[in-house]
Amino acid sequence: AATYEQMWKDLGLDLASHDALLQVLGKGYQDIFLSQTDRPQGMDYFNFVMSEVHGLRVKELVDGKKEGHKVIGSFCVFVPEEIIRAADATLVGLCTGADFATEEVEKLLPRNTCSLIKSAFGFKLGKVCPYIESSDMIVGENTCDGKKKSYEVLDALVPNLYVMDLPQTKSNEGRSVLRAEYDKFKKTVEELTGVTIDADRLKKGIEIVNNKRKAVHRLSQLRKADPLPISGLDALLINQVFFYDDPIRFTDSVNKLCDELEGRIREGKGLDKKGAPRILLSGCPMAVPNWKLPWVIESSGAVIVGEESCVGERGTRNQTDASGSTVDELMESIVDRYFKVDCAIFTPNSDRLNHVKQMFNDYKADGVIHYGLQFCQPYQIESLPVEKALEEAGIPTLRIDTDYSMEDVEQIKTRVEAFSERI
Ligand code: BJ8
Repeated sequence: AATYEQMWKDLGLDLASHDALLQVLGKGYQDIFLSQTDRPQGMDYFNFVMSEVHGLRVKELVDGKKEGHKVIGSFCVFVPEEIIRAADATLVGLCTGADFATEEVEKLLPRNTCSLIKSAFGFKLGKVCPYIESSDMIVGENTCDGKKKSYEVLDALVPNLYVMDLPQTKSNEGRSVLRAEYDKFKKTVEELTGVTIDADRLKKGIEIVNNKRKAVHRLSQLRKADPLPISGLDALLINQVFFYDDPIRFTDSVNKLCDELEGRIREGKGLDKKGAPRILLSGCPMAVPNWKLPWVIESSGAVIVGEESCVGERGTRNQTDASGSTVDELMESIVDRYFKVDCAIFTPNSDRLNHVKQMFNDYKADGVIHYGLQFCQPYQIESLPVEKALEEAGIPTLRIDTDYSMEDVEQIKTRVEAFSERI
């Protein structure tokens, strides 16, 4: 840590609070991840990434900035990474999964705001997030009311907030809004970086991001196997690291891990949890270090086989067609790709339900656990019809509404255990 102290100071972090945060994070990682048995060797890379999450990776970004590479922070998978890559800039995810500086946050936002939004504010106000502090531009998106209204407040706290509008329906008009917004965004990225994004650059950006998505998709496919070759916690971690790591190195590391897992599957090896109920998680995204629910599920004897989530398949399953030869054609492909993301802010949103059913079958799941963050209207409201439709289709479903606190761990455990017995 001493190696990075000056860098953290220069970024304006509060060193004492930041130290305390790293300690809690390290301890949580030790207890939840390193204590698992039968972990594939390929997870060593991700252990390393996590041990350096505020160190080496941030140093790479800071060094890159000195060479003129901009850093762009975002809170949503609707921010098109292809465009950012095309301008030699780096996208980092800024959502966080832990409460911080809650008292300060609640002076700016109502108490009944979802934890995901509150924690992003907490990390900013508490000066503990090197990613937010390294960002040359932060992109907000008009998705749920909580996010879009809180960006009006965030604007006063960060130097360069850019807000992108998003459609709410999958109509032709909605698609036009997305295209217009992505064109505007491309122009803004060009202005920020001084790079003109031509077709070659855009193609290259698309390829880098496609490769990253292909690698995590390959990993997902391997989770169809029984016994499971990798725990749900480890798979989630990889989906979380997706948002921070260097994309090319990440892609290589995931592919290497997949080679190893394929070997495991060939030998019939895997987690020593034969007959454990296979759970599909669906709902709100889980940002680092939000590991509570998966940890409760997997430490109570069940296994997680997939995530219908933006930190998971909702965010990564679709590729962008790179075959176009003009900027216009490639921009159209980017819009096509993102327009398929079935976030609950869209209405109606039947594609998401179909996707949950499809994942349930593909991953040979025994039940679905729907994860809703308290005060998240889009996902909490959608969870009721989703539960009803799944149960009607004979898919056992459990709805868990929770937040980032640890107060309800025992209660969740009891409900998950009862659910595991039912399925
Ligand atoms: S595309 S899921 S990343 S908006 S949990 S802040 S919805 S109140 S995160 Fe999301 Fe983009 Fe959609 Fe995905 Fe609001 Fe709900 Fe909080 Fe949420």
